[in-house]
Amino acid sequence: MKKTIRNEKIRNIAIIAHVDHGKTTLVDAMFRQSGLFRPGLEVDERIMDSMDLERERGITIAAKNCSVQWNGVKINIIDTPGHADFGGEVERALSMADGAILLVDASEGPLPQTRFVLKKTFEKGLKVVVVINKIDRKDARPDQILDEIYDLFIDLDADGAQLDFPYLYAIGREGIAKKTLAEKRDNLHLLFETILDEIPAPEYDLEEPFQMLVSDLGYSDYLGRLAIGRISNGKAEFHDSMVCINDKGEHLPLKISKLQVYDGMILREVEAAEPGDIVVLSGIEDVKIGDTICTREHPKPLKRITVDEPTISMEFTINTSPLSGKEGKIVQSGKIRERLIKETLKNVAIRFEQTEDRERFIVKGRGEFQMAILIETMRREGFELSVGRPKVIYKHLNGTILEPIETLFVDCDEHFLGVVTEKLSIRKGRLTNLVNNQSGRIRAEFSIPSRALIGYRDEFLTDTKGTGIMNTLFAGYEPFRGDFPTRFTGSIVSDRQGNSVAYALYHLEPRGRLFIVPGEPIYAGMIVGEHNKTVDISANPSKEKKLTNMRASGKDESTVCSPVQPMTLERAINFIKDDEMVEVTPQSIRLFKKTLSVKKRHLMQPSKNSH
Ligand SMILES: Nc1nc2c(ncn2[C@@H]2O[C@H](COP(=O)(O)OP(=O)(O)OP(=O)(O)O)[C@@H](O)[C@H]2O)c(=O)[nH]1
Ligand SMILES: [Mg+2]
Repeated sequence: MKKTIRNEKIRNIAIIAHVDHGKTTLVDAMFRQSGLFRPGLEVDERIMDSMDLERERGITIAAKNCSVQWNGVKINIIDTPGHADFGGEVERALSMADGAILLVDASEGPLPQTRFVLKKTFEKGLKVVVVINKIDRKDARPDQILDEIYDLFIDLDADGAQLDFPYLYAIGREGIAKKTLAEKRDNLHLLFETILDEIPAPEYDLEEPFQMLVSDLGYSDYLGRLAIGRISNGKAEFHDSMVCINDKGEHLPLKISKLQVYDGMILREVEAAEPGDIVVLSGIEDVKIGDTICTREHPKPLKRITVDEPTISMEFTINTSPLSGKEGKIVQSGKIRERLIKETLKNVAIRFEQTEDRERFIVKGRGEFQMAILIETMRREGFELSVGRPKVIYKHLNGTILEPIETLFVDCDEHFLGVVTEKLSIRKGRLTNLVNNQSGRIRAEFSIPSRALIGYRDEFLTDTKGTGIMNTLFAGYEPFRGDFPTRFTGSIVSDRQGNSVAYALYHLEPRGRLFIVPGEPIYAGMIVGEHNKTVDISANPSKEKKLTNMRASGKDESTVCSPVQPMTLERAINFIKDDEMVEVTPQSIRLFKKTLSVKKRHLMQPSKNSH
């Protein structure tokens, strides 16, 4: 017989929101006010954004656990990323939570990722506490935003109980939460109390033995693989013998060699852990996210974590450029393969496929930004590799090709609507909604193929003079809408190996936008710039001025090149066409044609944007 009770000493919450709505900053304030840091201690901002790339970019990439204590209750917190490409992290995080804090920016209101994360919490049946954050913003409109949140709940088919959601107003950065806008408060006590009152304590069955779903993996040099998850039932003790049930239904024996729980930002070793707590358990190497760890006597698997399918795929190969092996420490296909497989273990939204060619791999994920972060991480670890253009993943149903479609939300000055609409309609986008609230800015919604948006963001920012805001939400698969060019310009391609010189680059400048500066190594097939016209052109960027033309010594003023915008990884992968690749090394990002020789390229048909 089921005998369920709740562990009132614990709460498990995920903090969810659209990107930048202030999740990680709120966690800082919760740390400070729960007495985690001694008064006066200088602490970095956004302390949970501990990865180098997170700090540099000011965004959260991976969901992370921590905990605070409030009135004798331990609140396990999972800070999640708000960027759509890392949506898989939110789905994983929610598998450890009993409720969610939904942050909504008091000026921006609910945005596409707010909808995505809220939908996921509803699917899991989790209780939601709404926090209207950043009410200190000059353009804050908290009352309107509250209405918009109600509308979103209704839109997502919230039932009566869900519609009666508790809500607070907050200035996360100053650590303030209050019930009404008028009241004066200078702390987050109300938030802590609301969490304790509204988020249900974890429920478990007294009769059931130990059971835990693995929601995250870690690694320690001393302990090896770490399995992280919330204990669904039962107790775990140091040295207990358990089994891990994997996706094939196999029972792999394990003995708990260490048991740790989150204590603030750090892990603390414990002898035993209680049902409902989130633990970090070591003692098994061969464990995957979604596996169940349970007792040998009563092995019962829990439902595996399901996440949305990937929509983007990208080719990863060894670096095949003539300059390969000069800048990176790790260049072998075996090592790249190993690294990519390791990524799939930690990152539930990433898939790996080996192709027939031993040196070519397909990596699938949620978006090109997620791919760029993975590649950037690898290059910092010393890898050298080449990657192709991100492609959307098509599906076939009864002879029809289906493609991923996004809802694109555009917020821009009404003067720019014309150019934006025109660009999007060339890319098979359809305007589905338009709101003009006479403020000079409009909000438009488009239904558009995902493939149309690869590389579009830059163009959108240029077209709206940097003032437009665009957000996307995956809408589902629909019949293929037909071909359109992915880029309306060609490439300027070097026809030989050497070093670029100012004289040659100066004379190439009128042809387009250059990617390189004088003195850079070049090779035949390397793309040195974007051509103004649709076709590719060959050029010799190492061409010197003939000595006979040199009249007097001294600097030739006419060969001072214009500044070049440094090529970033994101720009590169968004720029290339199907017959082009990006060479990535710890020091350089270069673009090249898959077929390096100009003669061979001419023999081949001009490549079409295939699917
Ligand atoms: N005005 C104002 N700004 C805030 C507040 N809280 C956070 N911010 C700012 O909002 C920006 C984003 O904050 P983060 O805490 O990184 O947001 P996030 O939701 O964790 O972002 P992602 O994890 O990348 O989705 C930062 O520049 C913060 O300083 C607030 O209460 N008021
Ligand atoms: Mg964050």
